[in-house]
Amino acid sequence: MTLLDQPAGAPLGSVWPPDAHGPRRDPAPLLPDPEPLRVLGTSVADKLDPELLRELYRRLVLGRRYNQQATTLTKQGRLAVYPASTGQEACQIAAAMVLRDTDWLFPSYRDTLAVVSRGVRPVEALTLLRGDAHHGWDPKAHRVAPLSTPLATQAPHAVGLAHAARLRGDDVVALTTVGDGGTSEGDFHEALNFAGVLNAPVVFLVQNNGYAISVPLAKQSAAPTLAHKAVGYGISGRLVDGNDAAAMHTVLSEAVEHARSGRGPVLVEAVTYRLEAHTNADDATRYRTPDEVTAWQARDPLHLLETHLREAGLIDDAAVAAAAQAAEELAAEMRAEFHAEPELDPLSLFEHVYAEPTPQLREQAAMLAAELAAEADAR
Ligand SMILES: Cc1ncc(C[n+]2csc(CCOP(=O)(O)OP(=O)(O)O)c2C)c(N)n1
Repeated sequence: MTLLDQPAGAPLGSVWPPDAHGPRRDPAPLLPDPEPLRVLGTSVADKLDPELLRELYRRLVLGRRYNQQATTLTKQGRLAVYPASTGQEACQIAAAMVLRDTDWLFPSYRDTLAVVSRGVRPVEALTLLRGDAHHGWDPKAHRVAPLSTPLATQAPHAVGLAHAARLRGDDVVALTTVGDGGTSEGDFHEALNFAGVLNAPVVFLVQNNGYAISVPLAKQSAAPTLAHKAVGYGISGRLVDGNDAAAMHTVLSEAVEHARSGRGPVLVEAVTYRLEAHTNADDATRYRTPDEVTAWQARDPLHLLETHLREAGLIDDAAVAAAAQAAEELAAEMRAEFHAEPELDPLSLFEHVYAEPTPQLREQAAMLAAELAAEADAR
């Protein structure tokens, strides 16, 4: 009989596990919910604060209009690229709402709505995607890290900051957002590993929108769910309906509270769908069927919440019109700010690349400075 043929649980002798290899943990409490948790349409929704649900609705309406306006700005050449979070607004809004001012958000390129929901002006949140500057807001003032374009690199940053804050005795939770594709990256695994070992106050929000550009999840991962990835690192996993704003708020609030109270990190997988293409540079009809998109449109987060609020008598036509009016005001503000020509210093592109600029960067900056000076002289 080879070792592999041994029945599971065969005794390995009294030396197993040796002390240095312990402690061993029962994985059961870490296992995610068997099905994505839903609140809307269940009795739990009736117990939630109606004002919270109305606030979620107002923010979802703003978020949808924000996505539409940013997409339009790409067509007008005012934004170079926009990865829309249309259909994922419940994830974005809830992620921002559950954090305190003293907490930190570590977003990816798709998460500018969460950034705006945290109080950053749209024109600043979208600076990188405009294509003419590295970054647009003061990370420390808003406690929002810059957008990460390299997948999952924001995750170890979040763990590092959360761990450092705990060492200093600061009350800080870091929440980082990652796509389903990003969960295959080494950075994601390293972040989970360190978060588990250090018991860092971090929440990992995985927005599983089904695709990494054109790669469907089935070709990306063989995990039972992405939330199960938590368990191997000694972290709690949660599985939630990412289009149910009430469920998102409930689960993320619990996760943040879990991390804040020192009970350890949490990985939340939100099952959602990107209703638009990956970005304005992508044609999603090449890899998704119209039927699939139609099925998800029926589970639009905005539609689900509005239906619930109307059926429960918590909003009326006037409240819906007021939310729409506020969204139009946001869109008008975005148009005004983006149609104004930005004042840019091309040399700023060389700043903040490294703490100490390399000789090559210095040389390139000097070349550009000389070109700009020659241009100014010629005028
Ligand atoms: C390290 C790295 N590898 C590859 C890419 C190219 N890339 C950009 S977006 C993307 C797909 C990401 O999908 P997912 O993580 O599911 O996030 P989503 O775009 O759906 O929000 C890839 C592979 C990248 N940005 N970074």
